[in-house]
Amino acid sequence: MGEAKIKGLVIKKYSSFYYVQDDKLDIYECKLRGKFEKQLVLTGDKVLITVLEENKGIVEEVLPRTNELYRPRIANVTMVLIVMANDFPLPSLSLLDRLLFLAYFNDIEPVIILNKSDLKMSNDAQIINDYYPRLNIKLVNTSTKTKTGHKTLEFLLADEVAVLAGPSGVGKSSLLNLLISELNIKTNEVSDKIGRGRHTTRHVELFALSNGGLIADTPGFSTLGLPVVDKYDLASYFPDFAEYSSECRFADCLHRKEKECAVKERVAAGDIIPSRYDNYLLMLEEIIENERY
Ligand SMILES: Nc1nc2c(ncn2[C@@H]2O[C@H](COP(=O)(O)OP(=O)(O)O)[C@@H](O)[C@H]2O)c(=O)[nH]1
Ligand SMILES: [Mg+2]
Ligand SMILES: [Zn+2]
Repeated sequence: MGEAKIKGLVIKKYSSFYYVQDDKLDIYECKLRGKFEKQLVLTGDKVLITVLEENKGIVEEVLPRTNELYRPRIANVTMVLIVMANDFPLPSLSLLDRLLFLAYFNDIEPVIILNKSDLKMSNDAQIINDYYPRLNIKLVNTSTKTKTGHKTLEFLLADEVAVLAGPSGVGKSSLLNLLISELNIKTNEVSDKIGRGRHTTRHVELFALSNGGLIADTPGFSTLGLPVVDKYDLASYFPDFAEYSSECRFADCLHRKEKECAVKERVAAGDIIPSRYDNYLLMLEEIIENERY
């Protein structure tokens, strides 16, 4: 007679243990069935486990992944929180556009967070605040100082597997601390039991919010090399360009030096902000350069 298998998600790896959370937010401390190579099971993996006794189990099977990030090493990410500050440091529009591209390329929903809303918006923060929501990108203004906006953020995280991204100093760690101070008690108990901070090999850990959302404890996309992408496809990951590119005169328009380019016309008309276009051109050059090798 086979034991019942249940489905869960790996929220943490620690030495040869895998902590698997089921949909009731119960956590099982699991070993792998012998046939698995350790490194083939990632944080974020959806797995089937056999429950042995209370809160212990064996990982039997890894279910297919929707995606896989390398830094941090994590599977099945559904959301990336791109954090910029109103000021101190000034937001980076080029990093923002790059992270947005990477999110769309990996089929991950981007959410922009403008943190430090207690400070006056810099010009570039104002541009972000005004322009990107027009592309149907969710944007949340937060302050970890005055504790505002994090409830909205938490709401958006329901049932998502999220990573934070963005430059240093914008408040990613502060936001994480604010979000997980409302952590589900069970996760805290498991964390205490296995002695967080004592281990030498550092694995990414997903923190569970009470609404089923999970958030990684280390920033994502820390390597910013562009993936292999066809130069003709780049604009399709810029929703504001994709909208107009069918109106370009040439079907294979790269929106660079071509005549009668609808994208360039939209830039000239002010419908697409110049920084977006400049950042597109920089990424295009990089892709063309990469194609040579
Ligand atoms: N004024 C203000 N400062 C903040 C806010 N959030 C974080 N900080 C400060 O910004 C600095 C960097 O924060 P940290 O969370 O370490 O940023 P990280 O490098 O992105 O993880 C720290 O000095 C924080 O106290 C905020 O909402 N408002
Ligand atoms: Mg940090
Ligand atoms: Zn064009």
